[in-house]
Amino acid sequence: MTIESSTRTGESHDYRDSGLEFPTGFLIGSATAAYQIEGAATADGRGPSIWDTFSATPGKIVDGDTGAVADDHYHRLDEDLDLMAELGLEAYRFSIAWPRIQPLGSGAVNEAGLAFYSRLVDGLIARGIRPIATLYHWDLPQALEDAGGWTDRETAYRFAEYTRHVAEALGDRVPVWTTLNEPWCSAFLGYGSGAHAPGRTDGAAALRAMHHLNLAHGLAVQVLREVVPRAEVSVTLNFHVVRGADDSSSEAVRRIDALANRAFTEPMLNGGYPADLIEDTASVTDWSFVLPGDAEIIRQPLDFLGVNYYSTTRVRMWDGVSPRERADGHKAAGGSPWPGSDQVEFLRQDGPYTAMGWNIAPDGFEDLLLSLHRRFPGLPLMITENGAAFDDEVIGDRVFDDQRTDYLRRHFTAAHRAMQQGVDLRGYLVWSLLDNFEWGYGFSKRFGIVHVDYATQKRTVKDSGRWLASLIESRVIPG
Ligand code: IFM
Repeated sequence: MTIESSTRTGESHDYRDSGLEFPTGFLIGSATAAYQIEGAATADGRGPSIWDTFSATPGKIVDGDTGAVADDHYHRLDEDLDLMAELGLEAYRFSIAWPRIQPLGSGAVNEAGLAFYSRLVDGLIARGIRPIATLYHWDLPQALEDAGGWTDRETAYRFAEYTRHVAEALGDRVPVWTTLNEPWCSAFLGYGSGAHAPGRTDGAAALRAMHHLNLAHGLAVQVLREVVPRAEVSVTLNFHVVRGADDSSSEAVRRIDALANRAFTEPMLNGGYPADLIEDTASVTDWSFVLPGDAEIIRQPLDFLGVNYYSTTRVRMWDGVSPRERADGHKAAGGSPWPGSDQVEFLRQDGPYTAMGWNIAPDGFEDLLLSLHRRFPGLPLMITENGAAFDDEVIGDRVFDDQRTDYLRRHFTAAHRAMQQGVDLRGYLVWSLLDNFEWGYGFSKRFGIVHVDYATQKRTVKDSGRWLASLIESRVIPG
């Protein structure tokens, strides 16, 4: 599924349009994830997750930060719901922390954990905000990791059981569900590079984990169809828009596209792993973890595909200097997130950049949406995450973040252009509602449209948040 560039042949565009109108029914809102905002790590019977363990391990997170308190959202739910209403959000995507529901990852349900999400869902509905629930945004119960984590097939079946508990409790009020958030990160950063929890650095384990995450997705969709037959069901993938550094880079593009994108879209939407992916990784694994019948379980009809997009990636084949010696954040943790394709080199791209060092490329966003539309015709899309980290300027009660507003304007413009070309895009959720715990970067990177002062937990709507509120109110990209 290589993502072709130059969507409108030969045309160059700066994506800084204003005045473009989004149709009624196109959902505009924001997104967060449990571990990044909730805090309250031991409250009301929550069990430990792999991120509690990982962030408590010295050297894993910038400044030794952890999500133990984060935005203290667990205790500030009403205030945060009011904030969402103040911004006029039409939809809010949140994730459910598995260790709050089943502290040990299996067995009895912790009613207090369910009650928190029940209150959240009721609070959203009372404010006219559509709840979109993600079942797994990386916080695997530590007890399951101790038993093998995502490298153990059983974890997929535990996930299906957890899904049933949550769907039975919230399914009467949650109309939209996402099974997994960015399984590429869970598998290849969690078990390959080691940059994410649980921090393992084993390419074969990463591929096993990938398959069991795909299996978990399929099993969870089956449960959701049974328990909440009227709900919309999806998965959220972080697509890599892979560009070749030069004309001879097609092999590098193909390899990374296979590992990053097609490793998930092909089994989930087309019923099997790509032959080239299996070949590329043959020296790492024999793929014996794929059992007869798995392909049928994983391929489930979806109501839409959740798309997370931030920037593009530029690659070429290794030119003689070990890629491990080059600047590439993904390799810093010691392992590689690209099993079987370590000879692919990742190159720094042309700016401008966000505070993450990620290039700003709204054209890549438009290209991605068009490519997905062509590749999976008839499958609606939803932007389940898009946004940017910047070093915001706080002056008194005002947070100046023109760069984030500019980023959002360009990406909303790109989405609008894709829609004009026939892409069935159903909504756009900005990452993130609140500044929060940015995984390995701790609190050093701020993605929020609402600023959080971590010392006082004071929330201040940033200029970008006001810009988004104005877009939601008028349906038109503000000037
Ligand atoms: O913060 C993350 C989020 O949890 C998953 N998608 C990317 C975001 C920015 O890195």
